[in-house]
Amino acid sequence: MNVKRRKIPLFIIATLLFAIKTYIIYRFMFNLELENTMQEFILLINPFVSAFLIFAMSVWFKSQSRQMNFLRHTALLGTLILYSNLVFYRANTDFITISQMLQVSNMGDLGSSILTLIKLYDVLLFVDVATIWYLSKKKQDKMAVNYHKSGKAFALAMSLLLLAGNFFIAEMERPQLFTRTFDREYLVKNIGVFNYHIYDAIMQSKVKTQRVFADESKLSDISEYINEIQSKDQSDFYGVAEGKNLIFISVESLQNFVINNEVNGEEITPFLNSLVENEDTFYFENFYSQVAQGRTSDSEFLVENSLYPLSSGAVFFTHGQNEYNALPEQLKEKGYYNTVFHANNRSFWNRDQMYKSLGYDYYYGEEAYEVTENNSIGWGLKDKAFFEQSMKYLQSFEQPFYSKFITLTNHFPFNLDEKDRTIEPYNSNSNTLNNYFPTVRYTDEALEQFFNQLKDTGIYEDSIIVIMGDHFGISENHNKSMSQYLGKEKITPYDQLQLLRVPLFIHIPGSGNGKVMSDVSGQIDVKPTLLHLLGIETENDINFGNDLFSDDRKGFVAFRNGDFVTESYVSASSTCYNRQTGEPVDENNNLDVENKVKNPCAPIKKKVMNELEYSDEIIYGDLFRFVDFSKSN
Ligand code: GP9
Ligand code: MN
Repeated sequence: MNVKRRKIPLFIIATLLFAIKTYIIYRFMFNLELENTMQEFILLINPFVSAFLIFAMSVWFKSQSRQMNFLRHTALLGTLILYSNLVFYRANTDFITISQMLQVSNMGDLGSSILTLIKLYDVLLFVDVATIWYLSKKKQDKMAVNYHKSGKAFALAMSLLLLAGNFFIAEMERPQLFTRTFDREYLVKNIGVFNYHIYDAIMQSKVKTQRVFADESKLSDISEYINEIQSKDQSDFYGVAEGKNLIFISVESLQNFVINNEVNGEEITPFLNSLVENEDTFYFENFYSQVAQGRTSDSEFLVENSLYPLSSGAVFFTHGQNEYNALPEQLKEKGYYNTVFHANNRSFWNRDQMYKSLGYDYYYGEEAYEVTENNSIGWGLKDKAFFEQSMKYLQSFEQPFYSKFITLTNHFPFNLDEKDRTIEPYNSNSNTLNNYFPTVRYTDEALEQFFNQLKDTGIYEDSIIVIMGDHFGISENHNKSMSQYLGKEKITPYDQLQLLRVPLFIHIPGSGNGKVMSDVSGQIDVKPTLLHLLGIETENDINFGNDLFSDDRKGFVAFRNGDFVTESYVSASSTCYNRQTGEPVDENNNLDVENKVKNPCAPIKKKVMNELEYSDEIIYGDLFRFVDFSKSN
């Protein structure tokens, strides 16, 4: 390289100054949760990587003055971007998205409070810009560089290498960081604010393009199909809970195999088991979770909309700005006040934005709770404290209300304090499975306590209470231990699919005719079922579910990967199983010998794929913006 010794190029100085400042902002001004030294390390390197990447571009300018011009303006622009994020963060504990920037109304919200968000010492954040500005003007000769092609190429190669290194470590620390995209905080922590903005811009433009090219005429096909699959008859339970509050509890990682089961000779879920027997409870024992990568958020999406989540990424994240005709929106029209309770970051799964789109009035996130070292573990507030602290809010609501509670304690890796443990772990090679049982029991106790509090405050009688597992907690990685626990030789794809069952309880105080419901059903069915119980018509809604109390149902539960379950068959990993026996239908000619049906899964598979495609078209095209649901509801 043709650089004289005494020169320290300005782009290097700018990189260092800007990176140090960025790091200080990340570390001390944003409230980023750092769980281990690896995360500390990533947070330290990514400001340097990004700064080098941007400032090193200056070497491509031939003229010295242009080079200097680029450096000072880039420093200023970069600082303004950082600073706007900081101000926005102070108000929302979240990072700006491109779509928010385009939404003037959002910024208006910020406008009124902006003065309280700006601090005097913020001036210090511009000191490096001033320094770079000064040097670029006064010391231009000394600080500009004039590299040969090879020098330029080296700077570029270096930038890309650093970036690749950063992404690689980030992906190692958070597998599927880019495909699952669960949280802006994770992205910023791992790749920095600037790369996050670029990522967000690419994602947004993809979403926007699909939206622009959406074909409105598809809606008529879709509506026709919906008419075909919707239950035509009115069930005996239509309107039995009219005007009641709806309390919905989404239980983290609660699978169905623990219900009425034991570990080390002890009942795992005594409270939920008592609900199965309870005369006011409908317990759905063949109810499937249909989530994909978006996990809890996908289960929420299914429940609120009766649409399918996307096959990759989290729809909460990618399509949080779409038009929906969600459960809360429909309840709002009947005078319900809608809230969510979940003691986690507001930005996780993009909930803060998505809940607005779904029609929630308020989201009680982490900051609504008093979280101490004593009352938290793993992901945060323990379930017992969570329900207890939520009661005061619940009691303050005007009725009727819809409140959704999302628990946390029973989350992978199932940590629990010794003092909260009332049953012993299982004994297998998988600590995950072993520890699952005591945390499930803890949550079972938390649910019982919540029921008692609802009774004590009198809310119970005026409400229906729904308890649903969100998705599996024990992944296939633990199949060996799982087969040991279940007493099976091995877990086949058929068993794997059966393990997607999560419990669903619908508890209607005073109804007296509860029972165990055995037909196959899924999260897609929850919305029409609940609306009908509350006496709300869904005839003009566009959803892919069925009322689980109706006899007229489409007869299959579809999974995102095209697998499905019907009363007679299970299609898993491209194999068609007889659902009763769990055996593949004859492998050679794919003939269900018993029922004399040839290739029985094929026609259902076609319907499943068609339905998934319709649902995707609605989401990608944001097609509900063309439908006036208010007229029809
Ligand atoms: C996060 C909690 C857990 O807020 O809902 O999410 P999960 O990892 O289960 O999707
Ligand atoms: Mn979950």
